[in-house]
Amino acid sequence: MVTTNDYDSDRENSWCPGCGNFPILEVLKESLAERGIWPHEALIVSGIGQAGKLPQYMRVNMFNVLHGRTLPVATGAKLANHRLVVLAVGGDGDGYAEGGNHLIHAARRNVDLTYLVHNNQIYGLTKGQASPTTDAGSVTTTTPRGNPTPGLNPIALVLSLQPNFVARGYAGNKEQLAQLIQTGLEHPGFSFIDILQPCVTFNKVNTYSWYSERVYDINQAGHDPEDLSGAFSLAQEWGKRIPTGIFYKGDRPVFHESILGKDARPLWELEPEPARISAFFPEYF
Ligand SMILES: Cc1ncc(C[n+]2csc(CCOP(=O)(O)OP(=O)(O)O)c2C)c(N)n1
Ligand SMILES: [Mg+2]
Repeated sequence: MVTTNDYDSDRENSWCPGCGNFPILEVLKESLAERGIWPHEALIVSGIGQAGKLPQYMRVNMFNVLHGRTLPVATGAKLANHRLVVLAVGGDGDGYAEGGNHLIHAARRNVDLTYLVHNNQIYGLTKGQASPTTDAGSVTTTTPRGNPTPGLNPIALVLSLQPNFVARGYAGNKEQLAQLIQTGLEHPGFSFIDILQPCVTFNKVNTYSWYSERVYDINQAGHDPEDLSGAFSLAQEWGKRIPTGIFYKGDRPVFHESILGKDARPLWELEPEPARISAFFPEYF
């Protein structure tokens, strides 16, 4: 039986003591084990940043890609071998700035993978520049007079693209986060989980106590994940109260099945058929 220990790595960790990335790493390992997924059956594609280091601290297949490029690489991996459990992991800068374009299209295509965004509302690795989710008014190294623009709303953005799973977790609520990650892993299609993740060094505004005073569970409060318009209106809340939980769950066809067909074998299992392409590249035949 697979256990959390199967995912343990003894690589030295360079996150700050108290970083909100630690509980996410712990919950992810537990969730994969809980779903009975072995390390060799999973691939984690990660971006650049403190969040992007996550799979380095696990024993699992990993691909650490260019900044913002997790989703195209993860999409390619899923198309080449759809039997693989594919995850993508990165920060709010990685996913919403450098990789924002890819987020739109992976969600729209409903690529069958689970995408965790460690949203600390700051560029952590590069020491505190404003990110797309930095709140208006926040003072950062690049916004010394306060951020003049409102933050991006990742939940509303992704809901508008209607992938099969849209959720928000919080690093300070491991029980709920485990539920979200496990549901995301189980549910076919693009499972998007924005995770509020305190950065204890470079974000002195959105701290553990700031989030803890505001978060509440929308599903406990009665929100039905099949209610898309209810999800849109909850997604507008940010401030005194911050909604967490499953906003939306849908059942659109997933990308690799739309392209390859429902019962297709993974590409890597197919025999090469050079005769079928020889007419296009005669110089090679
Ligand atoms: C193309 C490119 N642009 C900029 C950088 C510099 N850079 C490295 S990490 C980072 C920001 C990371 O922020 P985020 O994705 O929020 O991750 P965090 O460190 O906060 O977890 C930037 C701008 C880079 N490595 N590559
Ligand atoms: Mg960040």
